[in-house]
Amino acid sequence: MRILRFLTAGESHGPALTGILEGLPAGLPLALQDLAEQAARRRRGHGRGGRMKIEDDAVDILGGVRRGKTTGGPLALQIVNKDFKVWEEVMRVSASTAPAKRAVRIPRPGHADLVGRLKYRLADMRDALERASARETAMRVALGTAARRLLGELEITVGSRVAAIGGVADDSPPPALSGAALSKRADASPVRCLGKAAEAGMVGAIDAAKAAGDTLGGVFEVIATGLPVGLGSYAQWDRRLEADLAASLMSLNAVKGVEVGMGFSGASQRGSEVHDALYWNKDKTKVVRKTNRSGGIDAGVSTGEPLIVRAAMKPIATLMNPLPSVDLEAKTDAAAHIERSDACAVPAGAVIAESLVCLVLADHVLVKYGGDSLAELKEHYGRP
Ligand code: EPS
Repeated sequence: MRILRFLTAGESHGPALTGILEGLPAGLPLALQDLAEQAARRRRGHGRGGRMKIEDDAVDILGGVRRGKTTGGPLALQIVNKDFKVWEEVMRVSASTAPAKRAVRIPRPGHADLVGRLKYRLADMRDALERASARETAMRVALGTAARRLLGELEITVGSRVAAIGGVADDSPPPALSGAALSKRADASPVRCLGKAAEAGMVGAIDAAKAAGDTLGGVFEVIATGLPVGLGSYAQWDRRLEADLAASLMSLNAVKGVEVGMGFSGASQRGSEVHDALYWNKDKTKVVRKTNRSGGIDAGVSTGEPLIVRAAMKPIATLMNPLPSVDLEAKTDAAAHIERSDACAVPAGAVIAESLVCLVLADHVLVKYGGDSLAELKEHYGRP
């Protein structure tokens, strides 16, 4: 991210999540309602755990907005963790000689517990899990909402759908919908899946995994429409649009793979089946493609076709029927630590991924067109 930059802070059961987004132009309308809408989308989805019933993820704007519009100063946001009330003693900021309650001694395979302990020399692995928790994504969705708002001013919309959960895949091709229309349809499904048969299969698979004390991952697809040609560049490795998208999506908790357009499936096909042939439009004023196998990016540059990116999310690492692990204090074999979690968070992951894509695209829009105010950006963009 070059012009837009952000940081988040806060623990899952600490007092609050905090975020700062810097680089937004002045004059961008941003309402609490926009933030609340996106926060609510992230909390939903079949397979979510009990925490989502506790939190309302109400976002407070602490800086950067005045009378409904951004000022050009950094946007400062806060989400108070309602659950903190219950965790106040465990998560206290001040020192204490009493042993911490709910200390974590038995790492969950695949979670941050063990690597966090080894890296930061933590006595209590709760310090690792609290920060590594996907709770942090509530703030990234909030920050992404400002980026989404900016893109919306340029008629660029970003949506998503779930393509697979566990072994159940929705094989329908990427729908020819705007990003906004896609998300509206997906939001109507408890697993954010468009195909009805696949939806039922996914719900059943989540219920079965949950009943077995297990968890499920899956694949989601993010689509952005209304993009201009020319975001990103092949001129230098770190200016390629898909490089930024991949880095951002890989930064999302539990994501283990990212693909653009045909992605991995293109690797087993011939070039003639992978590249998008070029044609003239009717009056020969424009070059058009009849396919979009590239997913809207050629050589790191947006083609103007819909952007299509997919990410693979592994199953959540907290298993109610835990895997073998080790008690680091007793030095015995032991079943992994258990605490409240989600059986499946793929539908939420899709919403979070949308937000991350919004942040990357808004950054690239600002790099290409620039503007310290929304009015100036729109002049540069050519659509005032
Ligand atoms: C999450 C909040 C967490 C989990 C989940 C995501 O709440 P709690 O740990 O209090 O139940 O539901 O976090 C994880 C899956 C994880 O591994 O940390 C949220 O707000 O999205």
